[in-house]
Amino acid sequence: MPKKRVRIILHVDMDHFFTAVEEREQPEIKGKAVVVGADPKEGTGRGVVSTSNYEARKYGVKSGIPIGRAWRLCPQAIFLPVNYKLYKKVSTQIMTIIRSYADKFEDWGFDEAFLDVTQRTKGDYKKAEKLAQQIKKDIYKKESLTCSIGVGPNKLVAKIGSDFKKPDGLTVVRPEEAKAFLAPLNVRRLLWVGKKIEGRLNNMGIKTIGDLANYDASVLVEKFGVTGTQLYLSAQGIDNSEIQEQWERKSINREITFEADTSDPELIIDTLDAITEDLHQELVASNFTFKTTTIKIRYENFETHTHGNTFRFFTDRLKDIQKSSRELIQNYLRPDRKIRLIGVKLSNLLSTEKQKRLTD
Ligand code: TTP
Ligand code: MG
Repeated sequence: MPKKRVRIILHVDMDHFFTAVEEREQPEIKGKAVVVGADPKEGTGRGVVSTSNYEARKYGVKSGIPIGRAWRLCPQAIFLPVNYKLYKKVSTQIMTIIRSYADKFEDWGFDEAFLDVTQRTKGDYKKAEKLAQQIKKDIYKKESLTCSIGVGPNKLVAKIGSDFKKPDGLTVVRPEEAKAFLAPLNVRRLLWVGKKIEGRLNNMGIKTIGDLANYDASVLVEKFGVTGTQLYLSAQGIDNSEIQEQWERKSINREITFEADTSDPELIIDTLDAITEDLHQELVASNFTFKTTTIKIRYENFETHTHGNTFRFFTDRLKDIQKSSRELIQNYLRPDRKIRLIGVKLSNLLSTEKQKRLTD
């Protein structure tokens, strides 16, 4: 029988990242409720909360809720605009620190990364735990920021692990503990489970990952198709996906899942505009221009479409991103079809450095 492959994967996730950076820069706001996002305009503002610190979360203020609602829930909070340039700079510094501890490294957005540390720990979980502590210390020493880390046999378990104890947590799950670790957790923790699937699973009597693990796999496949297989495997703690090292940034993208599926064109376009503003800030902060806009639409039944458009020129203007994404989404706005998720991707990136060299 082939020997089972041992892997040790870490997932590092910064704690309340945007607000933590703001607190570091302005120590006088520490201890207060802090919200980063759109301008609340005394409750009439449009747009959403990007993130909030743990004090604000006590009032129900969390990522993705409308900024007006955040204002009503916690009017005494300090509301700050999104400063991507700053977060990007800090993020790059943190990723440099984390990368130095990995055999293989995959950054996963602004404030998270996966590390394969199998070789350097010789597959020893004790050594991996020490390494994780060292990473936390190093980030805190150099950046005065805390993070939470999950250690596990694959990306799935490591990611759920990092979220298990927050802030400033460290959760180690050995391969033989994975299934038992996942079992009591809500199915919602699995990457594949959004509100809709959660509802369907609940109706089948499945509330926890353990319930899912004990369910008849063939019924899951029958009801959910390929997703059913993924659900079943995830519930057993199985995930064979590799750490994907990215040498060059290929795209910048962002997507938002609506709190409730919607066909309201005004809400959809507002959300699209908020996404494109975020992307524009990140594009400029990362010193990129781009050529291709792609939008992604997922309807309530999970049917997903992507549709793209390529300019004849490289650009970093907000106007171009906004106009192209609004045009691309038009065909998908139908009064009879509710949308679950929208996303925008900018690709065909060119760093402004490279562009300068080319034009010189
Ligand atoms: P998260 O890691 O999901 O959240 P967080 O770091 O703020 O909080 P936690 O301690 O629970 O990890 O996201 C990282 C950053 O990405 C977050 O600080 C702000 C941004 N973000 C958005 O802009 N919109 C969103 O909907 C989410 C979820 C995050
Ligand atoms: Mg985080």
